Amino acid sequence: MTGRFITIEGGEGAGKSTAQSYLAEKLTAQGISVMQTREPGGTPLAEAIRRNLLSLDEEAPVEMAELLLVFAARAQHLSKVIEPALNQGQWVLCDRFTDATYAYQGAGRGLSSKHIGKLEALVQGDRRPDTVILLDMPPEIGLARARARGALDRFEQEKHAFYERVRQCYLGRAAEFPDRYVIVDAAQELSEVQKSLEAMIAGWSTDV
Ligand code: T5A
Repeated sequence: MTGRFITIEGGEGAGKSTAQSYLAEKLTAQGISVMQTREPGGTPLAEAIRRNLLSLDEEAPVEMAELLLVFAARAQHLSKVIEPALNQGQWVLCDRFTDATYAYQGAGRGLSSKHIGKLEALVQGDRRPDTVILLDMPPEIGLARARARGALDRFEQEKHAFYERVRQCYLGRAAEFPDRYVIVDAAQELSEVQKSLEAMIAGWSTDV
């Protein structure tokens, strides 16, 4: 039996890490074996790519290099971490995945979604998330949260229109893939977000 592959998406500071920890705690309490990871990252090589991608000190990649680096990290992460965990029956909670590439490199940077789709097929084969949890809210709220938490990374230096395109792309994908996406209003108080997450997992079967 393979595990369930759950990804958590949203704009900057939407509360993805907070939601992931909460979900992991709830699922573990139900006796489910959970593995938490993130993208870009999840292996030493993929984490090194992440540091370069987010850094304000390194040479900034051109758009196409950024896209290829994201997928290079993903290829490593899938092969070394995600696929083995799913094949052992673990549930994988991943903070961002390929929907982020459509949102940031596609809608944000303006790269072709057809090219992204080709890389997705090449790197992932048929692997897609079973569930994408979209923490949706106006970008300015998330950026304010991220700012309050500390220094901003390279992606957090963009202009408002970039984040608005990212948000609209996520919402468009949620409309396109309603069976896979669950939208949570992330502008709510944390306790309300957690209630939405609990209602969501209450509806899940533990058999995948
Ligand atoms: N990227 C990624 C691409 O461009 N392409 C790709 O393919 C992929 C995979 C790094 C960047 O990489 C880019 C997109 C990103 O810019 P990241 O670190 O996952 O990815 O992205 P960030 O959005 O920067 O992650 P953050 O760690 O900043 O934010 P989170 O995880 O969404 O938010 P979290 O949980 O840390 O919460 C932020 C703060 O808000 C509080 C928390 O306590 C925390 O202080 N908070 C709330 N406060 C009030 N109400 C709530 N409901 C709250 N929920 C959380």
